[in-house]
Amino acid sequence: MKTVFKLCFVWLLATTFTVVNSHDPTRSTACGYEQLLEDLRNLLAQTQSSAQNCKSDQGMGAVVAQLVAELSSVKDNLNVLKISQQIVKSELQTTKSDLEATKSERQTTNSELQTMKSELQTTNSELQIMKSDLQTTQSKLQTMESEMQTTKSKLQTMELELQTTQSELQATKSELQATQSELHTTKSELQTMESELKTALTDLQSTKQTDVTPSRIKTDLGSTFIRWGRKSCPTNTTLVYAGVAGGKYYDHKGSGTNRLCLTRTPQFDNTAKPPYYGNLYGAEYEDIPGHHNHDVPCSVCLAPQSTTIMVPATLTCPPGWTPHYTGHLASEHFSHYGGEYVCLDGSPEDDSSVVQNDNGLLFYYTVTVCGSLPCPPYSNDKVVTCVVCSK
Ligand SMILES: [Ca+2]
Repeated sequence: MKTVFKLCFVWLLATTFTVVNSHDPTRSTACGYEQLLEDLRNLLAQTQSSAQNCKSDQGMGAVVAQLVAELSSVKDNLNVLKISQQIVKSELQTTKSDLEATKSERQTTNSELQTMKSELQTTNSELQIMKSDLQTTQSKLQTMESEMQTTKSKLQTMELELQTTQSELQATKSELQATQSELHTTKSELQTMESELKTALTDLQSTKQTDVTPSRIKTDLGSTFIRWGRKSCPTNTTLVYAGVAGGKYYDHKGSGTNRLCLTRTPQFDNTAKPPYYGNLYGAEYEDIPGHHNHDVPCSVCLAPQSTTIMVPATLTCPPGWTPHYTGHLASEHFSHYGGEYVCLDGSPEDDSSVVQNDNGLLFYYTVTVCGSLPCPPYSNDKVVTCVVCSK
């Protein structure tokens, strides 16, 4: 019987310690502890019941009493644990409350962070705008600087021009003064000349009645004419020079229109050819029978008579005039550009035997056309004649 009681006691202790040790107050709930107490009470009741069953055994009373005392001690320990659990629970509440407070603070901080973020974005946006404005302003400044440079350059140019103009004005003023001075001199000279002329006129008037007679007028200077188409001069005239005919190109509008008797010994100076100029060509007979495309000679002749004329459309000089040569009135082709009418000798010579169609100034016969030309005495389609006379 004693052995059975001992076994019961050992089981009770083992169970009690197992229950107590398996409990962690920091992890349990309020419900867990109450359940434990309940379990212990039940266990105590069972133990007391088991003790009653074992009462008949002598000496067991003291053992049971000791066991109950130990159980009571365990109960006290459990109460201490319960208090600890309450403290822990309270601390947990505090911690929970702190956590909530922290959460709330975190939310507040979050909200403030959001606000700050929003403000930062606004500031960023404003910074962007300011940056853009700054760039625009910088660009404008550069443009203004460039314009200032241009204006400065223009001002310098204008200043230079002004200086030049000032200088030119000074020069012009100086020239004007010089011209004024020359005018004064000229005026003075003119006055002197006028005075001298008056004196000369007075002298002439005083000698007119006695000294001037027709026999004193010099008439031996003679006059000149050109003999076109010949290398020599007519009888009773003097050759001034023999030359070759020349002038403008027949199909050119410009250059000179008169015909020239050119020297055969030309001389030139060093004048450079300018950009614009007229031309001088040689001359050819054109459709003159027996002389077509030959070059035309000419001679400048001095007649003893004081004046010389060419009379077209006749072979006879006016009464009292001396004839030098007769021939045909030469001109340019009617469809060409203008040329001069001259008297081509009736028996023309070729300048040389060389025939080369170079054209240039051309000598055509001239043919009558009735209409404004009076017919009679003129007739249509006649080669016009001519005569050169002096008196
Ligand atoms: Ca020709």
